Amino acid sequence: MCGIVGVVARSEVNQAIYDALTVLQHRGQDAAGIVTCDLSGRFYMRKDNGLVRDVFDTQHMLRLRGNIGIGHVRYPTAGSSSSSEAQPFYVNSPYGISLAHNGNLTNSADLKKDVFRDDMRHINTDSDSEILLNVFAHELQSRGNLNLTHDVIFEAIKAVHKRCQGAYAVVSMITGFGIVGFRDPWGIRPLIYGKRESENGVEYMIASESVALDVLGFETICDVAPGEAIVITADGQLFQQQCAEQTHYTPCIFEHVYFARPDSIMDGISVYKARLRMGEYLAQKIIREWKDYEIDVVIPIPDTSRTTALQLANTLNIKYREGFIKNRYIGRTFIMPGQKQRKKSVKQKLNAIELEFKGKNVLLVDDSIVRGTTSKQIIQMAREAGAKQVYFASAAPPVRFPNVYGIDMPTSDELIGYQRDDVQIAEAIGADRLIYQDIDDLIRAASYRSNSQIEKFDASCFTGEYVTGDVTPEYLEHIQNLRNDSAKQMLASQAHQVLEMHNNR
Ligand code: PIN
Repeated sequence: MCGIVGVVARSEVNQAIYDALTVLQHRGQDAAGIVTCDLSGRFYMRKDNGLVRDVFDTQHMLRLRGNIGIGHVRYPTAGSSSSSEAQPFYVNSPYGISLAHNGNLTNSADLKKDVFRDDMRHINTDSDSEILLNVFAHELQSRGNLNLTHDVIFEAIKAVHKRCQGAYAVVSMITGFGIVGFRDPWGIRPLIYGKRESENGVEYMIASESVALDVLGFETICDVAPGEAIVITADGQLFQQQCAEQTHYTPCIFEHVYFARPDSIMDGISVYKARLRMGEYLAQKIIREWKDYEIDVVIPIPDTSRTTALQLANTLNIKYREGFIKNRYIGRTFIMPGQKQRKKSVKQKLNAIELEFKGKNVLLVDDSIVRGTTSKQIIQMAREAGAKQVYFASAAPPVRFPNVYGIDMPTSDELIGYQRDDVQIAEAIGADRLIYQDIDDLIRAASYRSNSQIEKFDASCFTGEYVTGDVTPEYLEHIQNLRNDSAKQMLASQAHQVLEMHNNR
């Protein structure tokens, strides 16, 4: 998962993009980057691994000159940890285009071949964002001339939709011309735009989440519709066009479960309200199915599940207590020569307040159970803190299938929900009782009285139904191998680092 932003301002844009990236930091903490361009037609780029506050210092910010720009924060995915894969990416021909992307292309292997064989373009990383950029660049090159117009850009994006499959929300900057935002024809990954008045005229922002607009004083205009493209020129003219022949409105439900900030409105749905309703429906399920329940206290596993847990407790009329305290300042893990990398225990992140657990039947609430590894450790912590019975509630149904649309999920066999029923999962994580949200209730929680244009949600990691229809068992096997291979590569490179440290002693 990643966060993207693009701004056309009436004065220096660097601070606005930096601030927006810090607001979107929850969408990716692995790498960050900004590209800007000034009136002379030069572009300036800074990107590296790390949090936004660590990647940019005053010198970098001073160099990011100009009134238009785009930015990106990247979520760590296996194999994408090198700084050369930090975004935005750039190609100099045609026009000088940079691009940042949230999502995952499901036909990237074929595209990579086509881009080389047919378009004679070289791809230098394993990132599908670089492929997407080169497809876009090629389509612009084959129609453009020295007088670039928004119509030519829309035509190029139409061709991109025909060639690219999967999930993509994109911001791109065409040096000296303006910025572009577009969303795949399924609208899987979010994208929204807005405007604000400045002393010198109207300014525009395109971003992954409305909270970035909100915090920076932009008023929302609209979500970018599936397949739609927005072009904003450097002098502040906005154009929009539907660029896909066929569209479906099928946004990713996992944004509501976990990824998005609760103060975002996504495709017309308040993430906060969706999470409140998840709590309400989960409580109703407990009333229905656990007739004899004796719960003394409801305790959220911070942070995401707080909203759900609060409403769950209210509906059950049971006390809500903050029994776990999260350390907000986790440091780096230094691997010293001769030491093995030791896995950070959950206790370094989360600590229990004993008096909330001692002698009580506690219901722990989390947003989801993915691998089950932290759930297991947290349940153990609750027992060590003296809980009598430890029950566990998940605001989402069991995660049973890999995500192919840009959420970094483990492969099937690493998912605790894979080929296990609820009783087996409860046993595996050590819970006395476990309850999952039903899929229908999750969907009802997100779509209740909201956007009627939404046909359905992509809920593939719960149902195994992939909305784009092109995800075959062979593709799933292919990504499973890729993820395993890149995980192996990552281990190999860590081992190499330790070896180097030894040799340098
Ligand atoms: C954590 C959100 N949430 C917690 C992410 C853990 C699954 N995990 C998904 C639960 S926070 S596990 O609120 O953003 O801090 O099932 O893989 O162990």
